[in-house]
Amino acid sequence: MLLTHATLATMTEGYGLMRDAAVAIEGGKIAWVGPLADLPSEYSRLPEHDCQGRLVTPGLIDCHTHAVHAGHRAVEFEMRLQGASYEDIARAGGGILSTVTATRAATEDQLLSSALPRIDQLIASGATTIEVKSGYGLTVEDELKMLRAARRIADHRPVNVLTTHLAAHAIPPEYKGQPAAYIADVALRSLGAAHAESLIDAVDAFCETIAFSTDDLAPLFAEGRKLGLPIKLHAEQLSDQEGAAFAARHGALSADHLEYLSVEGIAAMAAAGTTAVILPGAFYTLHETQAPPIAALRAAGVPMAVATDLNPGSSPLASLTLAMNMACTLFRLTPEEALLGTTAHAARALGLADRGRLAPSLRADLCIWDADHPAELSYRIGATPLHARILGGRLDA
Ligand code: DI6
Ligand code: FE
Repeated sequence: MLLTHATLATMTEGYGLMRDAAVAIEGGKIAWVGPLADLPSEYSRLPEHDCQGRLVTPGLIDCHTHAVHAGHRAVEFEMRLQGASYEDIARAGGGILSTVTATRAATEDQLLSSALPRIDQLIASGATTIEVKSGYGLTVEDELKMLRAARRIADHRPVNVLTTHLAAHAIPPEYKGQPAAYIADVALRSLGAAHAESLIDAVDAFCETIAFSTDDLAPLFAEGRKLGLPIKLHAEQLSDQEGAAFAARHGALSADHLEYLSVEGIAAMAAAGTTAVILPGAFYTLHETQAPPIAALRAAGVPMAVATDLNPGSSPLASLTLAMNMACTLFRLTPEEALLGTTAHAARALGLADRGRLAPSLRADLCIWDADHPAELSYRIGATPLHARILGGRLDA
């Protein structure tokens, strides 16, 4: 396929804006990118798709979701509006654990079919790659069930899916007060089993007073690294637990949330090349008032990704473009940083070097937008100006 008359945001250096440009696609990959006037004649034989000036970007990447889960938590939304905090609800046995009860009761097929409408919403906002975490099973079998359901999404929808092991998400009632035993019996065993079944691409955990300490998580991350899995961490979301520095010491791909990140945490992330995943949907939903230290992350050169954190408790947000809008308005990311956050930097947060920019040899995952400037994607509130997606070189209009 040959895209012509496109306004490209290649995301190779900032926006990498190019007007009246062309993209040649062959064998599911980008073969050539440049001004239409310079198109090598060998590509002019490809079937042409005239973009009529529309904006073309890399396909968007949602690098942090909990899209597979059962039930919803609208009642907790009501409780928070009456004054209860997220931690109060979690300590009273609600929160993540209420989704655990529903997820344990669901079959793998039910988990898959309830996830698909959420995946459709992410796709409608431009997603071509979506990361999905486990973490609502909290038994070996229920974690594996979630991961199998997540892996099957790509058989039913035109999207790339990466899966992350998150058994260390909460301590289930049967292990109350025994985090070390839970990590040994459930987190480590499900990690080994999921890896043996090729069900996971990374290992993640929730480091927080209501979840796990860095000491609890050390054996899990040591084992993850032994298996060759990249590390990610929900860090400093509600308080500073020095999780980001701990993740950085394990060479983490990303540390996510980061509202309470310290200067030491920023320095550790910068030194380790760990990406900061910014999740404005959770900040917004929880009425958080402390924003992540965006200016300091920027000054330290830490790449920032932006994701939905799509989950039933703290972020029932199923639009990447709305996440970008929120990152700009709530955290003052520039629209350029927000788009880097859902393209090049999101790819980095997942350890993927083959996507996230428009350049030769990368995967041909692209979005064509009814827009003429990339800032429009962040500027509109809740709009999805998506015109068409191209996934692995195939047009999905
Ligand atoms: N932080 C989050 O924002 C999600 N998980 C986490 O560790 C929330 C999960 C939930 O409330 O269901
Ligand atoms: Fe999360």
